[in-house]
Amino acid sequence: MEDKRMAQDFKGAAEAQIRAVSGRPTSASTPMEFWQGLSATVVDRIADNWHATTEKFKAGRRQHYLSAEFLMGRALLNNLLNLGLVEEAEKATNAFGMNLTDILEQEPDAALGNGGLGRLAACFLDSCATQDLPVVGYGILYRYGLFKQVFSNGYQTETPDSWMEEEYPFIVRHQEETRFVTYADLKVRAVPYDLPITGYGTDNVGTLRLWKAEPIEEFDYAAFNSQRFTDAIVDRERTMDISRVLYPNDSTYEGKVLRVRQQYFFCSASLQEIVENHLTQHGTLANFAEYNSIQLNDTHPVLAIPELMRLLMDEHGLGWEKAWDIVSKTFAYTNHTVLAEALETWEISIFDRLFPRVMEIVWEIDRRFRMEMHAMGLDEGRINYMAPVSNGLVHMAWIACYASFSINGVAALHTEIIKRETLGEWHAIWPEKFNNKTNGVTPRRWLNQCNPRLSALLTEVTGSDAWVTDLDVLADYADKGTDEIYDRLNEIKYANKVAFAEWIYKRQGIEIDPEAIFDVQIKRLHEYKRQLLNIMYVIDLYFRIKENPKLDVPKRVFIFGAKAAPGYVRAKAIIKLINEVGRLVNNDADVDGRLKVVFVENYNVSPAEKIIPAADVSEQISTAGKEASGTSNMKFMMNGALTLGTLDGANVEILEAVGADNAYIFGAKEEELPELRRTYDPRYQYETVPGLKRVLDAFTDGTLDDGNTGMFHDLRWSLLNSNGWDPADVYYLLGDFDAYRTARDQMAADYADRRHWAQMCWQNITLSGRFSSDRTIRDYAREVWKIEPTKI
Ligand code: OAK
Repeated sequence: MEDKRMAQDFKGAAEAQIRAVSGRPTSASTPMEFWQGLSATVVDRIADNWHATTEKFKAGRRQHYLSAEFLMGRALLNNLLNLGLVEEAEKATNAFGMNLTDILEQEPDAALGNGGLGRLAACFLDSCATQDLPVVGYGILYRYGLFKQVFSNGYQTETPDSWMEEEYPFIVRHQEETRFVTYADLKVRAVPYDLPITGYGTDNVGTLRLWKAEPIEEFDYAAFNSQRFTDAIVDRERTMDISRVLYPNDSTYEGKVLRVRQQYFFCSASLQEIVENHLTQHGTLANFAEYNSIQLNDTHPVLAIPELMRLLMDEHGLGWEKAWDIVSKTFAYTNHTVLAEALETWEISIFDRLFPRVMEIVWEIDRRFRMEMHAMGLDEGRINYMAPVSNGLVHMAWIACYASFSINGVAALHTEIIKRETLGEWHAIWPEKFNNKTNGVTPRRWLNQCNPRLSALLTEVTGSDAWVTDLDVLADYADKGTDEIYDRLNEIKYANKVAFAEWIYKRQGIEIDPEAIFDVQIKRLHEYKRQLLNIMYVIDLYFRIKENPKLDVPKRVFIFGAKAAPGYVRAKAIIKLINEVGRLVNNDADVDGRLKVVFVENYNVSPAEKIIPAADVSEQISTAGKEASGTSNMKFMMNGALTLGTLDGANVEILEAVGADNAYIFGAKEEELPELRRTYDPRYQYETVPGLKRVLDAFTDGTLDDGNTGMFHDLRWSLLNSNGWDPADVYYLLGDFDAYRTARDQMAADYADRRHWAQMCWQNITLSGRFSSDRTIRDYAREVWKIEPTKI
């Protein structure tokens, strides 16, 4: 890397940028202006390489990652680390009497995603850049990212996340590459904004291209002049609406017209560009699939399939057969959930209203599909179930399965489940399309950046920082742990816990003891993830202490971070419940500080970077078969926290990697659940499992206060009673409660042997290589995308 040029007069360049931003000398500039100036300096430093990378990628085969979500988090420190500029930035800011850490805290998170799916896309871009792979990400430039969560009296409330309002230097508008997206009732401009994606130790700079919707004309003057002032405004706003806000639903589907407009918007703009780039480069579309592949991040971008058909046929004159041949060699589809409520289906009438030509193409796909299946001898019922259009609905996942050459799940167990159940009909016909790509996370952000203390130890032990780009090297040290290393690990964890304690005290005024076990569950709030089971354990432990205040219990801090979809009433009730348990437990004299419940408000990428390095226990307790993969489980593992989990998603593979001695696994297995469910009676559990009754009764007997909303009553009811369609306790909390309690108690007891605990942590850290997104991306590149590293 040309470190010299990167670093040359960094201070002078930064000063110029800061002054340009603030219009004042650096001595009078604010920390925010320092952040902006430093960020602009980084963009200045990479501009030439960025352009060169873009140009270089044009010649060869390329991969396009289409995703409605990219949960990027902060950019400045990540870029400084990748470019080897941290020291320069520190020197420069110190010279101006500022502290780099404080400046970094100014940066808002780019939260253009809900959770796992969006964060995975961000880790993938990091790994693609670091491995010099010719990949571009395409998405939407949401003006408002995922809502900000504010607790008021323990209830979640939502406020808008206007993350770009203060100027965001890491994004560059490319007006000259504007496209037009046409709906039946509206034509809009799609203006691309590019984010640079730097890699670690490479000159290559990749791109995330986000589209923003803008009115065709700044203003409809005709309407304005003819006194239809409000009409002119309304049309303008209708256009701006398209990229205004990220829908806050995670793994649930809402059939909102604006949402499908968003999906078509970024699919159409991206495809126009991809097709045109190909034509410019190769002069023919005949070899399109040889040079391009497109990964569909779940079904949100599936409209790209009929849209590419439309472009090839209507704009470029290909016949159906030729176009379909190209399409069916271009797309690959990743499924991210088995939850039925997430399967996207759109009413035909919506497609008819927004893009009748696309609907016409969908009908033709449907007609041909049905013919093909008839010819294969499938019965009418099955054909109708699998058809792209049935019962007045367009089935996005079915279109994806039919048109894609590759269909993958995101962990071994998940892939087996989609082959057997979710997409079983498709697997029966095209088994060769199916493959597994177990998720991964980037060790740059999730180890090197967020945990500098542990990173220094790893570099010291292994003799170099090669692990940052090749995490597998750590495996050679799995059996080379020594007492010295274990003691160092414990010191590092302690220091990280002190830092977290200071951070959370400053942020929320809660005092916690770094000597306690930090037990963490951070992820979206969802019933299947079972945050409710977690807090039920805390209530049970509280009652055990109340019963016997002298009980010898290890000191614990129970840490939660979770946002609930604004319309997900029961998830919001669980948030309120956890906050109420906190109020009860944190202030109880009998508890005497031995238990603390901390709910980190507004959980996001940058809080995760503070929480994960400080964690001792990683809660991965979803009902077996429901969590497609999970990715926080991998981040915790890398940072030396031990998994307390069910055999679900990637937990299965984590267990395989570290062995049963180095993880705590409990609960019903996915293959056992159908049989268990046949005779399952949650009321019997309630009556017979010691302690369970008083836990559930505490929801409603006045111990915990839901402000007379009845929401705690509903939670208790959902565990004990069927509601007519769902059985009682759908997610098997009461069934797994006792096993969970036993495993968690055992874990807390084992923590006392600090050396042995550290030894288990060391196994987790050193054997986490297969959960690096570098491994995942290598597998996609080799087996699905067929692309090669391409260096500038
Ligand atoms: C979001 C919207 C629709 C469908 C799925 C999701 C989603 O975020 N799924 C999550 O994807 C992650 C990345 O693959 C997995 O680790 C999570 O288990 C899964 O819930």
